[in-house]
Amino acid sequence: MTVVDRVTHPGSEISVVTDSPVSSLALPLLAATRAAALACLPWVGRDQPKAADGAAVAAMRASLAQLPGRATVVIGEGEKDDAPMLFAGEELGTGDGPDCELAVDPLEGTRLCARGQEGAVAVLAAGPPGSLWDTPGWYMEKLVVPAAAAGAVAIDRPLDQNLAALAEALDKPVSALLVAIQDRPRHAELIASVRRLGAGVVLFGDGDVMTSLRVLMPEGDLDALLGIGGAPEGVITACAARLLGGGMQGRLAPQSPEERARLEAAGIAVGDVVPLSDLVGDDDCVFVATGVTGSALLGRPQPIGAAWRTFSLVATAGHPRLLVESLTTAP
Ligand code: VTB
Repeated sequence: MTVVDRVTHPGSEISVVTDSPVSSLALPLLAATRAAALACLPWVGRDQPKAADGAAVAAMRASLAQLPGRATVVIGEGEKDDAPMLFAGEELGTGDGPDCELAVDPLEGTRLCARGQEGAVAVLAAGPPGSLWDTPGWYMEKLVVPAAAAGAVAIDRPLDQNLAALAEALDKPVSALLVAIQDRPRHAELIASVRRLGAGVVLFGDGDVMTSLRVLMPEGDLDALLGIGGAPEGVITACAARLLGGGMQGRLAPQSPEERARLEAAGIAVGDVVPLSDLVGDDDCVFVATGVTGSALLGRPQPIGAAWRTFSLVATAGHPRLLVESLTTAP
């Protein structure tokens, strides 16, 4: 397989030559999301979410087997949805290189892929051993804000105070704020409250990692993400937040008696605020996402003759927002 990486972001270089062990794995990690994204393509719009997920998982697993290091999966998305997944504790890589741990979501936005809708991506986060928040929780309440508001808000403060502080930090009135909230019945009250306080709500169906990037990227069009989504997606998002300098806090939010019992059995307190520094505890981390069905940030893979052009975001401490176009051809 021949791969040509072309960086499209101005002023950045694909060279990730670095002394930081995990960051040095950025390109092989990119190969894994790219492989997962391409494996999903036959399943876009086929209404077979598990088949799409399964293809993404198999391709990511095969690619990560070649990782020049030793990776341990600490968060494999899919458990709450009983979907195919890479398992927590699974070890991958050649063993010849740095140790790292991974939070993976080979197909984030499975439903979007099945329905042929924009926003599905293959995504993962990596950090040094012990750095990624390892939780048996399935759901997490999240607060994500751009860098300019990172210290101004807190998940355990009343909504009106947070929106006022966010507006002040972003130097705009509350009425100009756009808050992303996942379109779920569990958020009915939150959505109504945000609107009552004067801010706009941008509802999204699935994909809170990519929606969070619209908050975190400097050119993003959203001011905050609030509400309860997947805990694995929360840890992956936190990696992007840490690298992009954004603000994020989480709080476990079990959505069923079964999930609550799981947490109780593990002796985990539900109401505790989890700061960004606990979600991802090291700067030497990597966030990689490759577009599957396309979005404003990451286009869908395009066929170029027998090859595929893919669009990815690679974030490391040295290059926090590298947009990478890759051309992948069969030998
Ligand atoms: C979110 C979203 C995902 O799960 O985390 C969500 O980012 C939360 O769960 O794309 P529910 O769908 O059960 O509300 C996804 O929608 C799917 O993993």
